[in-house]
Amino acid sequence: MERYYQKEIECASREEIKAIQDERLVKQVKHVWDNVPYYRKKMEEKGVTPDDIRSSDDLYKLPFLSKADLREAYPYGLVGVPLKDCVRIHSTSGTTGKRVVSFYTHHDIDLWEDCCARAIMAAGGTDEDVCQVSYGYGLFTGGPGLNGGSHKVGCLTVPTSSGNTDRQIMFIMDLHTTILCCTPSYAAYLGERMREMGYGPDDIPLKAGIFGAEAWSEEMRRDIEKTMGIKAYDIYGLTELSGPGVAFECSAQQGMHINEDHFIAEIIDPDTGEVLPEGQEGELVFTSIDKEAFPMMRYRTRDICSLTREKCSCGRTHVRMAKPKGRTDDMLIVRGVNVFPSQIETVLLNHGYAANYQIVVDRVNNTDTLDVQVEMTPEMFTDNVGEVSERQKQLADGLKSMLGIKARVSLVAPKSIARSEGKAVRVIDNRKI
Ligand code: DLL
Repeated sequence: MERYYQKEIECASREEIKAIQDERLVKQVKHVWDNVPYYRKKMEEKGVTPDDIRSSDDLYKLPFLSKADLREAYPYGLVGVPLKDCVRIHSTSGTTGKRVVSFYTHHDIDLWEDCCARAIMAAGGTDEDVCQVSYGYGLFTGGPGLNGGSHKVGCLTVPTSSGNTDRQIMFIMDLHTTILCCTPSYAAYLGERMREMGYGPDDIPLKAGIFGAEAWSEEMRRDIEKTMGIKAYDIYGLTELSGPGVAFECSAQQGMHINEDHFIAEIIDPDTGEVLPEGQEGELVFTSIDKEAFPMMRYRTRDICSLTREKCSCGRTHVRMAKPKGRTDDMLIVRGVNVFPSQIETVLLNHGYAANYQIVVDRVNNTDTLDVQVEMTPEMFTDNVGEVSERQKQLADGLKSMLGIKARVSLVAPKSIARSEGKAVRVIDNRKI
């Protein structure tokens, strides 16, 4: 049975959704014009005033916001309310440049937690569930967001945060945790550790996982589901817009429903900024329509995916986004060819490897090199050189046919690549150094 947290809005007709978006967008634009001088200046430069925005059909007239704008306006330049009305900040985990800091009023946190509650109920959560939140707590939005959603649903919330893997497993087993929230790479690690401890899928009380914050492949989903005996749901979000819960998967698992009463999504051509028709792949752009502290107008996420409004069997009517393939800034250009880490992951998992790998790109004698280091699973581990080199060759052939370019494959011993407790670092690009 499909469960909803706010059925009326999650299953509203397209006309109702459009009416909500039209009304809220007009209000949000006025709010920004009146209270965010940084964005008002951008609008003035483009010759747009709030009078030009009469409905969501006028969205295309507004200027984009980018990460560069957020850096320029750091820390307070995009805040839309007096600081006395802000009750919290969160910040991105970005390693380069200034971090993004986003602000929240009570209202903003309330709506954000509603979004997370929708995601938990879409994964089958109820007040009978024990929900372990193993995303990081702190500046990262993952822990606090899912924690708030779990409270709203009424789950018994276990705020373990990330890390301390054996203790995580102890709580899962002792408290009979039924829903696990963490990054997919950490879920894979938890699964691996549980298997080592002798727990099979039937011993593990979990029934669902809510995994996001990084790109992960369908193959990885199947792997995690098998190891833990659960159904694994994807969840998407970003700090700039609130955090997790901007979009979430339902039982159909055919893309993630974007909470359209809070965000309007567009797909644009990342090179020209032109809005692309439904179904076409491009860069995802979001406009918040009911945020107070940190309204985002046409924010360019750099995430690459497509949208569909086709009817979904779960009954929800909100537009769905495909699993993001990666980010425009994650995309590697190797010898002129576009390579996404997710394509490499797909090949590895299809060849029976787990998602323990690292991609190293370098430039030697003016030519790009692509090295893929992959762990052998304990079952396939051998020191028979012939066998290892045969496996390496098979994998290199698989990568060549997926990517169109040659990669050097090195098979390494099980457990030799560092595990991640949050977002996994898959790529080392030495060319940038
Ligand atoms: O990762 C928020 C979040 C927490 C989402 C927990 C889901 C679960 P940031 O740290 O600001 O926020 O990173 C946002 O992470 O633009 C995407 O590139 C990536 N991302 C987030 N969710 C997914 C997903 C959180 N399900 C950036 N699939 C985004 C692929 C994702 N990429």
